[in-house]
Amino acid sequence: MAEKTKAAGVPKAKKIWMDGELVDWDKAQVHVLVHALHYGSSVFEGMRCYSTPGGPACFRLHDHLHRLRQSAKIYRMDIPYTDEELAAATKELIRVNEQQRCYVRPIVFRGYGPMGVNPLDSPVQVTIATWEWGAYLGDEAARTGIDVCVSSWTRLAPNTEPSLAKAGANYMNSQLMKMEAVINGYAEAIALDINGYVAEGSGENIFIVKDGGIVTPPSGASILPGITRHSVIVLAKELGHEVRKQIIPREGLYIADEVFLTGSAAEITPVRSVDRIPVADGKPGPITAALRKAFLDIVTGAVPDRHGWLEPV
Ligand code: PPE
Repeated sequence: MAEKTKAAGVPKAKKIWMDGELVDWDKAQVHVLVHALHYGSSVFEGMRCYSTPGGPACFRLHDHLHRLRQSAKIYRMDIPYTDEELAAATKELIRVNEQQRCYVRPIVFRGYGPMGVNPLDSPVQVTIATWEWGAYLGDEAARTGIDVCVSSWTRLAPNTEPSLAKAGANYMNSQLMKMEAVINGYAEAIALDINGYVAEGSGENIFIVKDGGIVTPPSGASILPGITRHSVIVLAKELGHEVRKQIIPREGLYIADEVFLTGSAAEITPVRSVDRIPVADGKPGPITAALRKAFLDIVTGAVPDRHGWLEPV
């Protein structure tokens, strides 16, 4: 059954960086026979550029570009630009688009070449786009928390699609999760891994707080090792919390004191219920709130960037 939604398209900016050139937004096009369109052969990144008192700044730009290169390496794709070139391109694009804050989407994909599964003879193309992207899980999400379900879909099994690569194809699994969740009235789905332990959301990592300790699934639990996840671990330790990367059984979500999701798009989003079971009293908890504040203070430049996470545009 096809579900109709009437969400608006991506808000246009002036230019998109495409294989070394800044092209007009509407002219940033590819052929319908590009390899990636047929076989999912793409790897990508998503990061945010924040407005700070010192002007726009990209959050952990080099860490995202590093992960992009690692994703490409897993799929034997040679990115024909250095990280320095891609960083410079990103910053130039944001300046040209005159954006104070935006979401940044670099993508590396197999372009127009021979048809057929073997990707090795298709050219590797790179584009970077920026656009304004507000609250990922709804405007109310940060204040009230969101309702999530445990997905009936299992996250990528380790010997099927590698979860350490942020590959476009992985998001077919994410789409199954997300569609099921939304159609059933939830804001997001949490998938279990092949062993039945908590993995991640369709586009976020997950944390639980239990008896004062903070736990998040380890990288072996079919997760994308998120850059926001790493940032939250650093900030939580600074706030004096113990953080463990440890397997979480499904019911651990039901009896947690707090649950929250992290991601470049989602930032830090509290979860108020899982499978309609309220998390504690169903209100965002104090540790989630403190971490969210610590995170937002850094990205918006309200406090000094003591970790060197902000890259001025
Ligand atoms: N897991 C998945 C599956 C995932 O897609 C993301 C980011 C994360 C974890 C968190 O990673 P990080 O952003 O490095 O903290 N999801 C990106 C894409 C979302 C989308 O809808 O597109 C993002 O947040 O940019």
